[in-house]
Amino acid sequence: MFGKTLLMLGCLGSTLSAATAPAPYGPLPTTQQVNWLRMEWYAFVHFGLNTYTNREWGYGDESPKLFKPGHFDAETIVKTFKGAGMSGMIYTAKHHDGFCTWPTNSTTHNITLSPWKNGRGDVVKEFAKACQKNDFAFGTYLSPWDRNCAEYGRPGYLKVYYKQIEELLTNYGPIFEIWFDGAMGGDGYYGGARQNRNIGKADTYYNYKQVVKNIRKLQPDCIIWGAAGRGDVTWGGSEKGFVKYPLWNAQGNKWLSLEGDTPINHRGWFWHPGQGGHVKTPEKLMEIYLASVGRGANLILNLAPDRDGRLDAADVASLEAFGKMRSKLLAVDYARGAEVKTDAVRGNDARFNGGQMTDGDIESYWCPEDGTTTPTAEIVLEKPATFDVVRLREQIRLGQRVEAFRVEAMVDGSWKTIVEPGKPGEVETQFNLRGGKGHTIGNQVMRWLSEPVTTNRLRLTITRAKACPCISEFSLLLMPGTEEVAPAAATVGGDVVLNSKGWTYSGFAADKAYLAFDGKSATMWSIGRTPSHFVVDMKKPQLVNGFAYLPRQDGKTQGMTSRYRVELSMDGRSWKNVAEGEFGNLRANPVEQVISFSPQKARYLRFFSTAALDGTGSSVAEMKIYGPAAK
Ligand code: FUL
Repeated sequence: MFGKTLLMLGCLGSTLSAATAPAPYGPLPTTQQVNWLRMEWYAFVHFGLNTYTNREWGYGDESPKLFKPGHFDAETIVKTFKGAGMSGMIYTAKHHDGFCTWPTNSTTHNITLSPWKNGRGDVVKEFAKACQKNDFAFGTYLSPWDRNCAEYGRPGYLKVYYKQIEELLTNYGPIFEIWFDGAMGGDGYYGGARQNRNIGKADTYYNYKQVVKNIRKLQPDCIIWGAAGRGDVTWGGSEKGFVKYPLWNAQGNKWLSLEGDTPINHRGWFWHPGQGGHVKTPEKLMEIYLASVGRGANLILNLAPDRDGRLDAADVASLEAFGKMRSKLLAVDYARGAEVKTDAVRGNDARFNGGQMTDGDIESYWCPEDGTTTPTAEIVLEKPATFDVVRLREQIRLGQRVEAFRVEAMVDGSWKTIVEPGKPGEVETQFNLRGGKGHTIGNQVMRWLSEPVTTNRLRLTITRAKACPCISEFSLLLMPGTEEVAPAAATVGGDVVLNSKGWTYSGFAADKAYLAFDGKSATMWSIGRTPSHFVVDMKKPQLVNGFAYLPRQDGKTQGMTSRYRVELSMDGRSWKNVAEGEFGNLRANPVEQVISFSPQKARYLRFFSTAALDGTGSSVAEMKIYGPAAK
């Protein structure tokens, strides 16, 4: 496939009679970036000490002894991913808590202190080997923020961190992608100092310029995520999985690809007790896929092993059902082999004619003369077909060019617009399930029509482009029906949500506390002070064993409660502290977090908001209080 490209791109001026390929436009992707974009989607695996502490962010003081996944089998996990059609996986070799899941020489806070395999285990190696054996790409996530290391925030940490990068890129075979997360919350254990450490500008502190250089030397094919924009790929901008559309890969004079990231489970990136009822449905996953891959990015979808080391059955069921939907969607391209007539062909050369869009070859492309930016193509199918997804691709090795396009279908004797061209300034954020407009194309764009269309004639018009468009594929696909998925458990680990009817509230902004129990995520208890608290009177003593906190959902982070303490009482006078800690990763992923404690009888619960994000304040959009299910 690359041989052919070289021939096409490299034949400039070689034959007088044949047209020459257009000159590249704007920043170009590297070969590695092109190959990476063809991977489309792969797994994220968050698995470490947080798995055992029910946290999204560990503080750094967790004992390595907690890590003992009795039934961890990397190959079973890899085969599950591969079976669903994924192309690789990225493992959190070290998360913010600093625990290294491989026997590193850089810090003692590592897996050799865990009872798993008597301290001789190596999770990175097991995943890497299973991937190699199954011809599956393997990558790692290595958190720059390290809440365990005493030297974090000082120059001393860099030696530790660089060593970790070197070990991962030297001892585990090819790494297809390495993730440098941008999170750096400030406070942590830091070797016992329990301080707030500010590193200033991440790019300067970590010296990403040097990091990138080191990586290119060790593994030139490794895709670098993040690194303050010095890498090859950047964050899609949400942890819901979508990226914004239109999507431009040109960032200044550099090509930067995008990756949408999201966990399959609403509970978060790590496994949490009782998460079974919270898996995203296959339809939701399709929506995510269309809003990431379908907008020209890649998708990294997280599945978290549990404390035993196994993937959650409900997560797997949903993944597999979505995997089947995706394979069916892509299985038949109704435009394949269609005849294409165009109003412009570069130099009248067959190598650049419209047929190149329907030949199934991702490298060949249709292209008009330089200066022609709004050409039209008519696509005639051999026989009428029914489809509801239109997919287009540009030959991105020559740069990204198209700004807007229209697709029409001949229905009942007249042309009907089925994809309207996008207007400048319009942006799709969040998800748009169906009926989206035609803006950028790039690596690929998939538009799910508002309804299926049956026809044998279509018309594609590029309505705006920065240079003569080079369209490599025009495809027509049909969205399959939803597969049956095993129903997920409805309770949280056998717990029940206590009925809040009749409860009363006191404390700060007590008149607004009921808004945290009204079942509406748009309303909230909030007050402009930290710390702050409210008291729930449940009217009768009952067994309580946990609570759920949903942070404010209005898109703002000011005064979003990020640390908590919960106390229980029988009489409203003497209190017992039952839980205390941090709600991690709220800024990027403000989802519900569930905290459990051992069951105890109480009539009153006091919730303290002890720290908040971005200024003074306290807030709770929704809270649930749990008790053990009656036997
Ligand atoms: C974020 C982290 O803070 C989360 O914990 C998670 O690892 C996610 C993929 O990236 O920035």
